[in-house]
Amino acid sequence: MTYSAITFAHAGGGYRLTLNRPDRLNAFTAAMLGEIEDAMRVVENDPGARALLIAAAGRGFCAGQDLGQRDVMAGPLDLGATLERYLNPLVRQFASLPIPVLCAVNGVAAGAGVNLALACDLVVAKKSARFVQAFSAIGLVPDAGGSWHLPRLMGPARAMRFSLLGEALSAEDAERCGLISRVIADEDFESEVETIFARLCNGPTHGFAQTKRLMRNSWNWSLDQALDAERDAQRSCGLASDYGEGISAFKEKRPPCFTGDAPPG
Ligand code: LHQ
Repeated sequence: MTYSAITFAHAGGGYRLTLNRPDRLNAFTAAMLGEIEDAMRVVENDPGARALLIAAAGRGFCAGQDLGQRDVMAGPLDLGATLERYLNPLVRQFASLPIPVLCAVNGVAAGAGVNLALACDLVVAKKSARFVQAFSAIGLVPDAGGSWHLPRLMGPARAMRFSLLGEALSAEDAERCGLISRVIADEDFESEVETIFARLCNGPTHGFAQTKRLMRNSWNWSLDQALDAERDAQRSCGLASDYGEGISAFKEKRPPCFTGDAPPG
């Protein structure tokens, strides 16, 4: 498939998917969502993939659904169908992919654009970025997993405030209240994103997969279930070559060279 609303590349063991409609602040169109769906199929079907970076071109990250495409005068629209077809599967893929998904929020994120970012595993943002739950301004509800992630990440009181009132949240406040992983100074943003992405691509991929599974499932598990799952995951990681490599590298005072492989068998 030829892409025009995104760019998609494989490099250094990882994939980069960049939203690329900068003149519309990378707002989602059906065509763009179709391209994302196609690219995600490639990532999902590559057992050698080690990380995924979601980034965006221009001054904004993503303004949510393209409102220019919504001709409300033409008759009733089935917004649920768009979610069912594109955004819900994407949010599920981010959660289930056995590799870290890094989101680089380079500027304003609104509506489904914010909530798609929050569905990623690591979310870093430019200091000048801002986050807007824009739904209430047009009579909608937080979608793309927002109603699930927001209260868990920032707490129910803040989630209600930002969802009902649609106030913009600065990147620094978003980090402070636990919504995102880290704020990065504007001038260091691109290079720091590359550093983090390279680290993920060269990391202990099997261990990352286990870590992601434990963290994501912890929201639904009891302490007993989590302890059992940690035991099983640690057993598996301990049998993988990256554990031996990590120990050797520590003793030899050098950086580890991880393959990311799962244990044999
Ligand atoms: C836009 C948009 C936009 C088109 C800015 N569309 N052009 C998901 C899927 C399925 C079904 C239902 O819906 C959903 C959920 C959603 O995502 S609903 C939420 C949809 N998004 C919004 O309501 C956000 C609307 N945009 C804004 O509130 C502001 O533009 C933000 C806060 C994003 C940015 O504000 P500024 O930095 O002040 O930029 P701006 O407003 O000047 O926008 C720049 C340009 O981008 C401008 O075009 P122009 O031709 O005047 O330069 C905007 O019209 C355009 N743009 N968002 N969603």
